Amino acid sequence: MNTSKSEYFLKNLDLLSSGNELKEISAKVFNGTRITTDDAMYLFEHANLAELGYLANYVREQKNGNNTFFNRNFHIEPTNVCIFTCKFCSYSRLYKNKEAGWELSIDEMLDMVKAYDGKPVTEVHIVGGVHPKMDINFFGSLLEQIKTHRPELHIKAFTAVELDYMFNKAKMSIKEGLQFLKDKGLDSLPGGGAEIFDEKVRLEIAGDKCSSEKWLKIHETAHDLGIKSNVTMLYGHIENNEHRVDHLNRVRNLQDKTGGFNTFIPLKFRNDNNDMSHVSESNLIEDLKTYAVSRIFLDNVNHVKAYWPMIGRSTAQLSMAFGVDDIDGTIDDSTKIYSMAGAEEQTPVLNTKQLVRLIEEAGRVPIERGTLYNEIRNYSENPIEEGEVSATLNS
Ligand code: V47
Ligand code: SF4
Repeated sequence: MNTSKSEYFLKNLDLLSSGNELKEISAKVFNGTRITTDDAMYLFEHANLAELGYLANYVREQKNGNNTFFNRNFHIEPTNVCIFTCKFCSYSRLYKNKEAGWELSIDEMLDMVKAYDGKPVTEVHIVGGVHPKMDINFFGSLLEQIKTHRPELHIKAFTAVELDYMFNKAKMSIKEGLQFLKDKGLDSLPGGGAEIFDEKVRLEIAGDKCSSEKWLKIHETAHDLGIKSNVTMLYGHIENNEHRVDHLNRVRNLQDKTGGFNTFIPLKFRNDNNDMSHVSESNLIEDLKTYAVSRIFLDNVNHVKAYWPMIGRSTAQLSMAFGVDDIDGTIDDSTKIYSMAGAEEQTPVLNTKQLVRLIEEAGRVPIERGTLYNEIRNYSENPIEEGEVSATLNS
């Protein structure tokens, strides 16, 4: 901890915080003491935005200084056919109506990987619907062929929901299934499928897919096998602040046990083209509060990520003052899951130069990272040269 800074803030709590409870919570934050679930509830319900931003930014800067990370990745979505019926999903086509969906073959997916030959991407992110014919052997073979073609490309693949289905179908335990995929080339897990862990809300919005307990067990087992992962929270629908705090608490408890989560990703619910279109979306204040409380509460998770294609460039820039230190990657326009749900960015493409500028405009230092937060390039120290072709992905 930066002692002089924290001592200064502790001596000057009166300047920062209105109300005794907020002063006590602020003192904990500046002391590096963990806040409780009641504190988190208080922050959601009573702290004003400026105070929350101040506290979240303090934690962010203790952990990550002035850095904002991004990585150069691309997405593959093997299918949008899904046997599940999550009400918030704008993307899946029911298995029984599968003429409306797409299914990629291994060769088609390999061609997508090959399209990035010679381009400086470091990660492929593979997630999709749960298709009964795409089993563990199909995906094992896909991983193996990607690794054969480009061994250094990090493969971040499969939500716990997809894994749960694959393992059950193959009659494998979680450990056996994960070890099998790891041996084929799986490097880490993305954070999708977590939604909201509260069982009642989950039943209401995603009743037929893997339980919260199973989601957490799969990530715990992955961590035990040395496979790092991310964790998301779908917020801004029918859940309330208690459900958000409960979700954060389950994340923090598992992280205490394993330390395997790289980053926490709050995902704002979007209401276009799904069975929850009648539910209104959260406003900007709620979005920033959610980032800030997450940052303050999750003292054991190093990074909080804003997924910019979903929230838009301006909110992504603002979020960097509310605890966020990662704004995902430069991606191509094949990511359909959000554009179909009404994401801000109808064409979610930013090349590296634009992403770097977006971070610099917010007063932060752009750092290109690998999936596991190894620093690849500091763009303040090593700016993009005029005419530098290899630095950009899409231009
Ligand atoms: O689990 C689906 C969400 C997730 C909607 O780990 C929706 O680096 C909002 O998890 N409104 C999948 N969200 C995507 C995901 C992700 C994204 C970026 C980076 C990483 C990472 C993971 O998308 C699903 C669900 O929670 N989702 N529909 C919707 N209408
Ligand atoms: Fe299927 Fe995932 Fe959509 Fe749920 S969110 S219906 S599991 S694709």
